[in-house]
Amino acid sequence: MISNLFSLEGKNAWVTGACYGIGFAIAKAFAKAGAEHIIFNARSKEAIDNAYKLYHAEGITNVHGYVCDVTDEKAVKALVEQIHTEVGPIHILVNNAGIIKRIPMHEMKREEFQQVIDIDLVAPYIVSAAVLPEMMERREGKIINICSMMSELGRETVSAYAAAKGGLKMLTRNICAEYGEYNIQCNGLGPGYIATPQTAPLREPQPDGSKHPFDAFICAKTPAGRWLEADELGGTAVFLASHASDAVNGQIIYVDGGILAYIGRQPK
Ligand code: NAP
Ligand code: GCO
Repeated sequence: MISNLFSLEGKNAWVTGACYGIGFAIAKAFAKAGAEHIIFNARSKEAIDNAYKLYHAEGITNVHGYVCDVTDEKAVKALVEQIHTEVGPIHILVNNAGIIKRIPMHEMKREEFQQVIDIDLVAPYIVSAAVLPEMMERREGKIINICSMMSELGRETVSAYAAAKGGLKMLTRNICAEYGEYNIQCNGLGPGYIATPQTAPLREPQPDGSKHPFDAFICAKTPAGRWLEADELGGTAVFLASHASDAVNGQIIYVDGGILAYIGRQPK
């Protein structure tokens, strides 16, 4: 059966920052594709406890949440050891945890720029480097980096985020180049504009009830004419995590409702 190629049966998947939003949607899709164990982390116990409720409400019980900041290299290494002891091997890693700061570059403080780079680019290096040795030893592994429209495009106020996500695209290609011989596939999943807490400020209706101008802008810039839902990324994530993509390496798959193919709606 061709659908067997997409099965994640027997696989353990760690999705960083999968308490809600895109990470949660991807973890849910993995569970529905048969993953043995779902592992996730966030920065606070409160976030972990809330997420357990969301997973359990979906009927997902083979789930393990840990408090861990992905920028803390020591804590990440310790967590990898803890996962091995308490859950088992990590077959699939999704570098999802991320933040954005929307500040004009000339007003942004160096520390603010650095924080975005640390979480969105340095952390995927830290977590991947901690998981790669066991994948190399097993000669099998999948790493999925959550990229962005900003891996390709710029826009006002998101300089640090674009620099990080552009870098993440190249880190993806380099992991492919460096570890492909160990049967490790590292690909990027590049979401378009997705309705999650991260983008909520861009979708808030105006005081008069009209659409936020950015909301209208994104609907006009997307051939699909709408924001996408996080669950719409699940199929591509499962593809990239499964044997169906064993010959796909170093690619960024954009799930963007067509944004990158489109010059934008013509003025009427
Ligand atoms: P979100 O709703 O803000 O969720 C981000 C998650 O990352 C939260 O669970 C957060 O947990 C976690 N996180 C942030 N910093 C962390 C850290 N240092 N250590 C551990 N966990 C951390 O964001 P989202 O929209 O789902 O985005 C998820 C990923 O997709 C991000 O990389 C984002 O850049 C990317 N993306 C989003 C969109 C979009 O339109 N939404 C489009 C393209 C790409 P806590 O804060 O509770 O710790
Ligand atoms: C922004 C957005 C983004 C998106 C996403 C696009 O302010 O432009 O938050 O950058 O979240 O990454 O793919």
